[in-house]
Amino acid sequence: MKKLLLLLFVGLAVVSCKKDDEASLSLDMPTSVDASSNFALKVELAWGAVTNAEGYNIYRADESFEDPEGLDYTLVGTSDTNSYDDLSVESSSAYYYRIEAFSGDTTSDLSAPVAATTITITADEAFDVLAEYTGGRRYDAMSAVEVPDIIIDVITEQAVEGTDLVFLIDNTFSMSNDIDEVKAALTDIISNLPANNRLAMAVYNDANEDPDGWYDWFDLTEDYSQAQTFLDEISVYGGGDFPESVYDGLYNTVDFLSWGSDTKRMILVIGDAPPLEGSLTTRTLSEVVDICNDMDVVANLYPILIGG
Ligand SMILES: [Ca+2]
Ligand SMILES: [Ca+2]
Repeated sequence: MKKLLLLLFVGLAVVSCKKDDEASLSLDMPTSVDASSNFALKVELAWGAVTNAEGYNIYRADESFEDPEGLDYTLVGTSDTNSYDDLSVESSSAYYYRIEAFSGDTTSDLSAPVAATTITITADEAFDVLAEYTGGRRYDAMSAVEVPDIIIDVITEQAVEGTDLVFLIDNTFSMSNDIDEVKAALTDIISNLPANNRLAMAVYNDANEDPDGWYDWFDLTEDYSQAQTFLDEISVYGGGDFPESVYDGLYNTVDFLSWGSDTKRMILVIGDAPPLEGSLTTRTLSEVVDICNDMDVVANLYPILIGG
């Protein structure tokens, strides 16, 4: 009987210890959540750090409603720190966010819903964000006349020996006043590019206007004459509405090419229009950023915006 009581006590002690551990792991609900409303293609979130949190889950409701507590929230990302940039939003939209702290299997209550909105998309912001989140840099050309100098700057500043270099060009009709300058610049650059690099080229149009022919490319090669042949055959056409298939064109370019450089992988995007979004694009901004960053060596984007 004494033994049984002792076992019972030990058992109780274990149970109460376990309870204490669980209690000590309780996490406060995140507070002071701040959500941006001044970008088109992202929402920047920040909140007060929660003691003992290992990380945070970011939940979003894709609608605006008078009772945000009653909306359906889905997980859009996690963060190790008390901030997060959500790139999986669309321009001109309204959202609600709630943040949850976690540590192991323990989670906090969801923070109170916080509203965020996005503004109208511009090529300006899109080219900026594409460069920023892929470790590249964005360049501006007031007109196509400036493009040759800019391309030489990009290559001089960024390329190293053994670079994989890709020119990705918008070939929609709005580029018609710029394409001759761009082609002349690239012809010049191709003929002066040092050996021991690999070069590829691709064009994108509007996949909704021309589902079969909107994208064309050839693979990375040390034989620069292939780039020249491809370049000579580029002609501008179509495009329909102002935005073009920037995301789909970029995604294909990262996905299709036989990247091999261990030192530098560069895509120079030359365009004048913002990306298509929503149902008009297959790939999203966050998918483009993810595939660039998932490459064995990151594929850096260097967007050159003409007439921005
Ligand atoms: Ca266009
Ligand atoms: Ca278009």
